[in-house]
Amino acid sequence: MSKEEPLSIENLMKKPQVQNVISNINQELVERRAHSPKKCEVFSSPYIVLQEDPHYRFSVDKQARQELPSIIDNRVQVVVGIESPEASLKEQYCKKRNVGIVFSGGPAPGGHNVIAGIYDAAKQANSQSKIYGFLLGPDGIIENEAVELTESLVDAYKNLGGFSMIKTGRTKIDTEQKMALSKETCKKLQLNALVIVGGDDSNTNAAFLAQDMFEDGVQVIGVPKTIDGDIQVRDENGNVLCAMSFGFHTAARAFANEISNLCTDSTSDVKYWHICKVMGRVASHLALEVALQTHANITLVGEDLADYVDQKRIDKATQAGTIDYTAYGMTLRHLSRVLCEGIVRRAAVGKNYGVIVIPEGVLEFINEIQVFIIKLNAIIAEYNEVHDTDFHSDFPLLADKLEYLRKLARRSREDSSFTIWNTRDDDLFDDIPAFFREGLLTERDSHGNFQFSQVETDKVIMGLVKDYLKTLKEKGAYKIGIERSYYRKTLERGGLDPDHFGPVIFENYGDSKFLLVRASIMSVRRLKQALIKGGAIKEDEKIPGPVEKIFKKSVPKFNTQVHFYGYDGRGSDPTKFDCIYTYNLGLTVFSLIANGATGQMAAIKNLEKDFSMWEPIGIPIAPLMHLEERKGKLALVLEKSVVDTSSPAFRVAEAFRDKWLGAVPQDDEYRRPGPIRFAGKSEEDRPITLVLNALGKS
Ligand code: FBP
Repeated sequence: MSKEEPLSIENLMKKPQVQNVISNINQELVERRAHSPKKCEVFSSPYIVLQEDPHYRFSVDKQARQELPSIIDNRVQVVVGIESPEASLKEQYCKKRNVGIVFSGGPAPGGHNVIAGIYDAAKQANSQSKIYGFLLGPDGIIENEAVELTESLVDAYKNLGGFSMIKTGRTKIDTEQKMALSKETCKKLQLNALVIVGGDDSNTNAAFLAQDMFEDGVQVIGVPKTIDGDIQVRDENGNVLCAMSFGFHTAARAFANEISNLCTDSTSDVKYWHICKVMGRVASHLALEVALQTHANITLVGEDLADYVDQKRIDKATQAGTIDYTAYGMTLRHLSRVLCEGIVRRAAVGKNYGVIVIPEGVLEFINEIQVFIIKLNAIIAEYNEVHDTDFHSDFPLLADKLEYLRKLARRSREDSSFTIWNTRDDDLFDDIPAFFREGLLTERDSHGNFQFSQVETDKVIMGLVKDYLKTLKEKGAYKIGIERSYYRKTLERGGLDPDHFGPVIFENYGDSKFLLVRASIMSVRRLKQALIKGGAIKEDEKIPGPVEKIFKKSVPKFNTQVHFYGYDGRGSDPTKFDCIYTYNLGLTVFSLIANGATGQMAAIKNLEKDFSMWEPIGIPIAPLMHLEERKGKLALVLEKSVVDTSSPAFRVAEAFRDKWLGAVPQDDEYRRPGPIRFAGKSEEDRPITLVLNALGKS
């Protein structure tokens, strides 16, 4: 057969099939865009009204009442459909409106559907209404950079991930000047309403904008967005109003799929511990959900570590008649011990591999680190406030920053009223590895938050783990268990009697399935000594090959592969849950706007239940605010919801902790959530955390 000549690139490019397979409009994209998310029953009504629900109560902060007087008495509003409202209501509902939308903070899958929901509802009420998208986040409002959204633009991004349509940014509208410019923009565009799609800080910002724009008649509505899942709203009696921010489900599913693949890889080539850091700036919701979805061997939950009490230390202190305050909360050292214990236990049953999930924000829950973060936040914020330039431009190098801290420490020696950074802080800080010190001194975000994603949390923790495993190995406490049948086969193949050597080499030769080399046998030299002492060989004899082979197999190497799951999940195309959730959030936003609400956050109640029970509502933002330290000062903010360690979801994960560690001779019980699917029904249809929390209610 004659050899076929390859086509020239010009001719290859002309082939329609080539154009077809490399087209960016692929089948998956076409199907996603064509999908119309289901609407909650109430939105099938031609008109929507709001009904105040007086059952929900909030304990209002005094400061919030003072700073947000116009919106502090807002109540929970339930979205209700009606067929034929009074003429005045109809007119109000259908009037021509200009609405501006902005994405604020990190991307979260589903944002484009919020826009689609608002767009569809607004145009249905009045086709003359205009919807503007502010570009690049709140900067777009300040600088009046906006695009008028069209049907084709909205459709092009429907059901797609990211915030690519109008982009996002982290600027906060937090000065009089920025506020004045924002008001100016609203005036120029004749906006009736401004929609802020953001996290806790952005919804906080939404409340202040609602207050400031109240007199101008510009309504401000927030939308709970963040993959971190830390916007969860309950009233003072614990009634859940918003169980989860949008984007969480998709990100968790994306991470879980990847991590589940690593579980499979890990049990296949049996040589790596995969260390997976997952996003979540503070709260560990994502890590917990990943644990429930994958059954990874070890998952840290920051909130759980913060609750840790070292009973041994307390007992010791009690005996000595003292109090040991360091017994409360986990230290980095102790955390590394906990991880090592799991690693050593798995190794003992022959599994010197596995998967560890570490939440990005875990260090926030480690006492000693949290103290540094708070102190450094305050120092940097104060410096920036006092100086014309900023801390990071004035001290670009780590050495300069450390010198500045040293200067503060010296000052504390001379002035006892100066307590923010003393010599003890300086000494303790010096003990931390340089890369981590640099991490702790990184630039804060515009809200003054510490940027955990910039710090190699896993490196800090795994560095300590590696050190301690080395110590354990030297002590003979970290060993790989040898399967009895393998041991017997290896020795018999070499013409040796396993029962002659077994009791000498192993500490558990009795009836264990996995045999552990005695702790005192840490080297080939020690092995020989033990064999001679135990009468297995004579002094002038060499160690038999198969025996040496078995010994070498028992000596562990701790090999790790480090992965970071964050930005990839934020950019994922949304799950069906997030597509429907966000589209209905958009419809809810418009219902709130059309009924004159302001200072409210759109939400869907009963997310954990069947779709038929989803209930669109408006949650008042101002009564949720409380005082918290920001940029070194107390400020009114929306509270972040961290993992509740008494919640059913956490308790279930805790109950399975040992099982998922898998320190038993049987196979690991990993779970395969699979990739994000857009069709079909499965357990992964909604966050498992939500389902368990709902099931756990008596
Ligand atoms: P939001 O709270 O704004 O939604 O962002 C959350 C997050 O995705 C965190 O999980 C992560 O720590 C952070 O953003 C990363 O921020 P950046 O995009 O600035 O690197």
